[in-house]
Amino acid sequence: MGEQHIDNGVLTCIGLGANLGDAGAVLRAAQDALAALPMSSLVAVSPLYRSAPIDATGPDYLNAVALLRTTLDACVLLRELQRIEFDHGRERSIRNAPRTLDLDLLLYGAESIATPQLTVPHPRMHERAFVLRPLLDVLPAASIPGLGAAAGFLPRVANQRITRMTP
Ligand code: A4P
Ligand code: MG
Repeated sequence: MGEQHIDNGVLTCIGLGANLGDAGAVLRAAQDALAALPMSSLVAVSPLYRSAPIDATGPDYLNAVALLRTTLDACVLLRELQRIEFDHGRERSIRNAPRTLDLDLLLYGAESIATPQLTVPHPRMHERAFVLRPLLDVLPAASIPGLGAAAGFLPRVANQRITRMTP
C-alpha cells in the first residue's frame, strides 16, 4: 500500500489545482491521497499559490505541484489521478470549467508521451505561472522534454497574477 519508501522508479511532477469550495482543504486531502498511492512515494509538495484563472472563469485557483517517485506506468498513474479527482467530487462538464480538484501529470521523468488519453509533458505547462512557480520550488533544475529548462519560461509568464500563500 502507500506511504512506502521506494528508491527506484520515475520522478514525476503532478500539478494540483482547485477553485471551488474549500480549495485549501481539497488540496491537502489530495496530497494525502497522492502519499497513499501504491508503488509510489511522495517526495515533496510545493507551497500553495493563489492564481488568477487562465483561459477560464470563476474564482481564483489554489495551485501546487507535487513530486512523486513511482513505479506505476504513466497511464496507470493517470487513472489513479482521475480516481482521486473523482473521489473529491469533481464533476466533468466543459473543458476548463471551475472544478473542485484538477490533477495534471506534468512530467514523467524525461519521457515524452503522446496517446489519445495522455500527453506528457503537459502541453501548456510552460505557459503557466501557476505550474512553473511551484514546480521550480520543488525542482529548481526541472527540464521540460523538447523545450528545455523550465526556469527559462518564467519571464514569459511574469504578467500572470499569482501569490505564494505559504512559506
Ligand atoms: N490528458 C491528456 N494529457 C494529460 C495530462 N498530462 N495530465 C487528458 C492529465 N490529463 C491529461 O482532462 C481532460 C483529458 O485530458 C483527460 O481525460 C485526460 O485523458 P480534464 O482534467 O478532464 O480536463 P481539463 O482539466 O479541463 O483540461 P486540461 O487540459 O487539464 O485543462 P488545463 O489546460 O490543465 O487547464 N488557471 C489557474 N490559475 N489555475 C489552474 O489550475 N487550470 C486550468 C485547467 C485552466 N486555468 C487555470 C487552471
Ligand atoms: Mg486536467
